[in-house]
Amino acid sequence: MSADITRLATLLDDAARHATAVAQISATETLTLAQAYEIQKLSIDKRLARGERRVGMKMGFTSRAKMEQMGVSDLIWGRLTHAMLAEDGGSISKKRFVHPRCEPEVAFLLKKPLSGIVTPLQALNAVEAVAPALEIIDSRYQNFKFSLTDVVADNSSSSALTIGPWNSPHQALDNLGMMVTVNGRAQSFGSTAAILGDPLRSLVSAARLVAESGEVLEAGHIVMAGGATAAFELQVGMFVQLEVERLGRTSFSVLE
Ligand code: OOG
Ligand code: MG
Repeated sequence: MSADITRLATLLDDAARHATAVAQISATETLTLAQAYEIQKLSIDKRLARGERRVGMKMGFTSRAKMEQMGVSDLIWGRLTHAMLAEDGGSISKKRFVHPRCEPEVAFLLKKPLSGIVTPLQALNAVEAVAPALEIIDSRYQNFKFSLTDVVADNSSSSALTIGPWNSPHQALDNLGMMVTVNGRAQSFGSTAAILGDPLRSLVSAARLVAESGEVLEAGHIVMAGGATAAFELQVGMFVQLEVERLGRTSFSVLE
């Protein structure tokens, strides 16, 4: 059966809007990767039509820990809109999500456009600042299970993020300690080295991947480099904090 791209984009947009899980598309349809990205684009276009603004992109499966946790080993990306930005130190309502999880990342803020095949130095020259970031991922698929094309169509599980203080990117970023605490207790430890050996490599890959879809990373855009550790489930009452060595902290609380 040939996939109905428009219907699938509506299905995933509705699932995200109403926080209701749907069956994996791959259970009934065979999508190509290009079709999956087309569904992602159409579903995000629906958000933009409702007034959301594009603020950047996120990378996925840039660390072995994430690949192993989800059983997907290709780099993927998703589109970020302003409605996904949660206040640093603020609270999020669990009701907005199906089964949210959280993971420690770093975010880049661009000062110049970036697209195509670039060197790490060219990528760095496009960066205004770097910050600690927490990503809240939420698969719209039942049981948080998906294939590569399923997750790509579902905007790579993007749902929310917090960003801490912006720092100069002109420092070694390839082995900064990361610690996540939940209600003051250690939840996970990691290093930015887990992100492709250096999060800057994630930015290099981001530039290549958006170009494959005919897009550009714009000045002012945020790029999330990808989770450095496996993600953990969010529960009501959690106060989640990430501290990244030399970059600072970001946090949020989970309300009902
Ligand atoms: C897919 C998104 C992966 C990351 O940082 O690796 C991702 C998922 O795990 O649901 O955001
Ligand atoms: Mg992530």
